[in-house]
Amino acid sequence: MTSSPVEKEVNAFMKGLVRRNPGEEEFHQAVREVAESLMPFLLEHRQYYDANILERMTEPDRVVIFRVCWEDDQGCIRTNRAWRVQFNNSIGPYKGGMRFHPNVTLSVLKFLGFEQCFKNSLTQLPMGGGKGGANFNPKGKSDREIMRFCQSLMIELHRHIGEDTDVPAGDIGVGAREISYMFGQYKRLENRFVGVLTGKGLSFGGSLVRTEATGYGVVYFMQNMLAARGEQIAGKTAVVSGSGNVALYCIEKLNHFGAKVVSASDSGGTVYDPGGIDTDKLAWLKQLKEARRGRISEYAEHFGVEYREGRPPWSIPCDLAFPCATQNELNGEDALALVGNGVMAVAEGANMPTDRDGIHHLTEAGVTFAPGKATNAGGVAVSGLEQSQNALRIAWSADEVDRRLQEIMKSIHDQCVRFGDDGSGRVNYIDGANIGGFVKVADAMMAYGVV
Ligand code: NDP
Ligand code: 2IT
Repeated sequence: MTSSPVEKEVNAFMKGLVRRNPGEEEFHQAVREVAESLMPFLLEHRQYYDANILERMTEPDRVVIFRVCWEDDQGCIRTNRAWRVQFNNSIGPYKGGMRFHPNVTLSVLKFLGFEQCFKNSLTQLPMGGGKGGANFNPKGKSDREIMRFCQSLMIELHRHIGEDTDVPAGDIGVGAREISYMFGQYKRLENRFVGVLTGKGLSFGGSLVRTEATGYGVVYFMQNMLAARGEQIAGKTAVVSGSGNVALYCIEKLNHFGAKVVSASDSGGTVYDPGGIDTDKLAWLKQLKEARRGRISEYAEHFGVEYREGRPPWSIPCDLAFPCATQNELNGEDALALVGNGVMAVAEGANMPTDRDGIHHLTEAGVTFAPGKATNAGGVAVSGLEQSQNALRIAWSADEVDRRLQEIMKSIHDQCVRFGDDGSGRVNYIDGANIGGFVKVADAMMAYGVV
């Protein structure tokens, strides 16, 4: 098969990237998706191509790798590895979450940090891209063990971050509890009370609506996508994966908008509730997941609904699908099942949850598909608003923050339409998000000269 000039350029670019970053599969996957979107644009706008901007953007500014030793409740000394990938600060201080999960590797954090640069740019707020985390498994650990781990991690991390340098937040395995322990330790070490982390508690500088922001934002984005097709969320059946921070508030906002959500999941399996996870059931589910840190199988037992052990929710019939758990959780087979059941639109709550085959099958079938760097940007957007409130030493009302969140999600949608309209009347949200996110960062780098 002969390849087009664009494909040749992408393949040559990817060959170099893979050679420079051997074995980093998630990072290769994230960069390839961006390179495929950008290459036609770069070839048309030669100033970026000639300046090798994409190659420069795929090399992180720096990566900090460090040991975290801590003592468990039995008195055993445990060792984990932690990272902070400071990817690109061209348009603002590094900004992005910390992930605690046993499958965290440098490749995973580089893919997340790379995507974060585009996502943060799309919010139009002054935030660069970064990501961090540790190969630490919070499951089954006591609160005191989590505290000791977070404090030990911050003993090293504090010298690399700051409110104008790098501002971490939460991600998988890092929520309000972990942010509180890390913020408390930073404050002790630096003797400064500043907005160095976001997702803080409301009594010490947190923003209203940050907890809800990612999940709500995904639904606001879906609302915009459907409106562009003359459709609406009310009356639709939705399938959601995950049952963590993003999934729970995605379900909540879908309920507000009159959809019926028939699934939730965790790494153990999926619950299928054909009657819908209504407000009362969601309150129970939040208690299970946020307070008791229990398993989703308990929902099935409690409400007498089906539990599909070890399986994702994608074979459940739905109009709208929201993958909100983790990367590569929706593959080609899953996409075909969704298409077979007549899915209309997919919005990613997680980062890169749909693999390459999955995206191919969904888009081939004409399903409206939007990538996480656009759809889940509401979380980091409200983190940006938390930084603004901290800097101003004020606190906005929930209505004010929610209004700004809705405006930002609409503006991200507008950028996707502007850069992703392929002339056929359909919007390619992947191209739109990648090109829209790229331009601002690239223009800043060009202005700085050879950097
Ligand atoms: P949480 O830790 O709150 O929840 C994660 C959920 O995903 C849990 O239900 C978890 O199940 C499930 N999950 C995690 N890893 C796996 C796995 N390997 N296989 C199957 N299920 C898994 O994380 P968040 O809700 O914060 O994050 C979810 C996704 O959203 C991530 O991709 C994250 O990067 C992305 N995101 C988060 C933002 C935020 O503000 N928090 C912002 C933007 C994106 P279990 O408990 O069994 O592990
Ligand atoms: O992936 C993400 O955008 C996040 N985990 C949120 C980052 C942030 O700084 O709020």
